[in-house]
Amino acid sequence: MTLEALVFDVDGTLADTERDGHRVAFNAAFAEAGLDWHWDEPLYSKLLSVAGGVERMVYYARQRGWAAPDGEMLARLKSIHRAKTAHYVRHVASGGIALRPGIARLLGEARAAGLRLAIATTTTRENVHALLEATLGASSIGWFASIGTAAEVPLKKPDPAVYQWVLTELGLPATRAIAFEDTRNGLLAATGAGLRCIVTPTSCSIEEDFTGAATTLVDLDHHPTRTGDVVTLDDVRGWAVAPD
Ligand code: XBP
Repeated sequence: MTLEALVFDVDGTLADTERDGHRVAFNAAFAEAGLDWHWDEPLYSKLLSVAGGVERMVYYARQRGWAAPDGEMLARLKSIHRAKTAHYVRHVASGGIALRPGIARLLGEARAAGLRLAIATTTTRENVHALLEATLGASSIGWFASIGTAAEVPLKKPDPAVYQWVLTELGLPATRAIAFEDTRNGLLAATGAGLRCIVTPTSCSIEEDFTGAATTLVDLDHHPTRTGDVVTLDDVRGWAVAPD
């Protein structure tokens, strides 16, 4: 089957956004809201098993024994989450986050070869736009034929819904696309939608189990066997084909 599209996760995959981006923005919003919550790095790595910022906060609130009725608690946490998004977007817009090695190069190679690009993320759409604009320029949002976010698909990874939504938008079977992810939840979401998946873990996800990945890489600038060589589009094409 010919490879026609590359589908990228955002947080951890396009850029290492979690530890120094989302985590810091959550803590700023908690402090502003008068909460005595602070997510340090080890705690945040564990909390990342819960996909989605609001869901992560709800999970943590329950752990802290919040007794408020569900509706009231959710409304308060959603309001704090909006403040968190504003903090995060400001940080990204100020140039606080860079793309991971090889991402800009591979996006360029894929575009030059006529492949379509897409995004499948559980984060907030504003965050995706801010990151693309700050790192690749405002016009880069238009490079992506489909951008699936928390706004389109409320079900979060590891549910495959966001990948299924993107494939439907692209009008492609899963066999004609390949996914890029950094976490087990993301890998499960992509493979659950029938996609082959390349995993580039971050320091937050390095200990996770990536069984089922087409390959696991340090990043796109480090080929796993050709020492000193980068990962090319041809390499990606090779990993997009399931072994017999
Ligand atoms: C990553 C997430 C997100 C971010 C926070 O999603 O789980 O929740 O941590 O973003 P993905 P929000 O790997 O699919 O990009 O606070 O906007 O939810």
